[in-house]
Amino acid sequence: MKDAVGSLDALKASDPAVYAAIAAEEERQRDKLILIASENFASPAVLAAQGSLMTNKYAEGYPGKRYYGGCQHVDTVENLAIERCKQIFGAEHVNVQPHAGSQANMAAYLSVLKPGDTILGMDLAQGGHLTHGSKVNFSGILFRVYPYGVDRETETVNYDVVQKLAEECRPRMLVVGASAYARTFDFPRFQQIAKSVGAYLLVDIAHIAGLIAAGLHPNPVPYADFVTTTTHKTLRGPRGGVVMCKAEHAKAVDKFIFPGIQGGPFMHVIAAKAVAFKEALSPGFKRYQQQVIANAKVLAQGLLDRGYKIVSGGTDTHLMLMNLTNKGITGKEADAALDAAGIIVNKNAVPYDEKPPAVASGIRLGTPLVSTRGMMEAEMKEIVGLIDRVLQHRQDPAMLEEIRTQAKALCSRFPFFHTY
Ligand code: DSN
Repeated sequence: MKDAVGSLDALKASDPAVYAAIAAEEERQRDKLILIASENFASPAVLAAQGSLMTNKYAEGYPGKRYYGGCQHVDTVENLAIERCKQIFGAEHVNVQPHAGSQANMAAYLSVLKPGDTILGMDLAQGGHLTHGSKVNFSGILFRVYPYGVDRETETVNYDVVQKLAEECRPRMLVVGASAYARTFDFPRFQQIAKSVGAYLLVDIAHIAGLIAAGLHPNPVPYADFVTTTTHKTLRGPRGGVVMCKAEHAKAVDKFIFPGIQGGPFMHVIAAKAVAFKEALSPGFKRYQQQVIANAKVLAQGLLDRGYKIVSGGTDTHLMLMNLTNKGITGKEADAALDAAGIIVNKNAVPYDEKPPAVASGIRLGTPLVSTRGMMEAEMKEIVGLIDRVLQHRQDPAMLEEIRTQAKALCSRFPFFHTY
């Protein structure tokens, strides 16, 4: 294949400004300790497929039923992506065309709901996601939203409270899933709640899809009408989305993805999704996910041992939420100090946060990306030490600079992509 994937030499010659920005981003990704729970490094094979000339092809429609000629080969990759995704999650129907998780959720909603219908979803301020009913998002604009949160004491979902809320608001759709919740969801219980009020159940597994694929987290597919995900977080594929659903919703979901909310699918991204799904079916992927979880536990325990508060007291997954209130530090301050020391996290609201979201009382940490690089338990302990020193010396630029050198040295011991 001579011209099938992009050439960096050609880019350098034709557009030095963009080339330089990409080169700088490569250096940033190599040298920084990236603990953003939703980020990961895709494999060289995924990057090659995504950077391939499949981007050149228009393929509105679905395999075997396209509005354009010349779709034989893009049909091959889309069929591979669909079959592999079905095999991973045991779904009856899969649509791999959503450009992102937001479109996946939009299509799932619109396939059975009408604007003005009620949805019950987890509050963004308590760990939920923007597309689960936030007022500033299409989901909050189109639907009447009732939010559920976590229990003030346990900082976990109280299923009796969700049941009560469901009886009060009688939603058409119960939405489960989160971007900052570190505990296992009880999917059979959510199914019971949805059934008891005649609601559809949508589970958004964007954060935990990789753990589920590896069999290390319960799979909601048997219990939910719709399961949506992104492909670029723990699943470690290209940036994109997927909708899975029961066979009875297949037609409506496909219709709402195209022509409902999208036009031509991104065939280069779908090719890369197929590659990522093949990787997710391999034994090495399971070993990788086991390490993600083991690393998260060591990171959380190390921080607890140093007197930091972790929301709900720990983690079952790849992420954790630190509540810094007892240390008198805001999420914004912590995020900025860690950034100055080469440690990349995001500030995050904690349950019942009294600070505005742009300040927040916590930070969210995750281990998918550092685990992809091959960092193990020993490195997590080093990272605990670095984070602790940054937070203690957050007003000392010289100390932050020293830690930045140490974080870079730690990263330099690891490749971009470790083979498990
Ligand atoms: N913005 C993503 C996250 O960081 O969790 C979710 O879409």
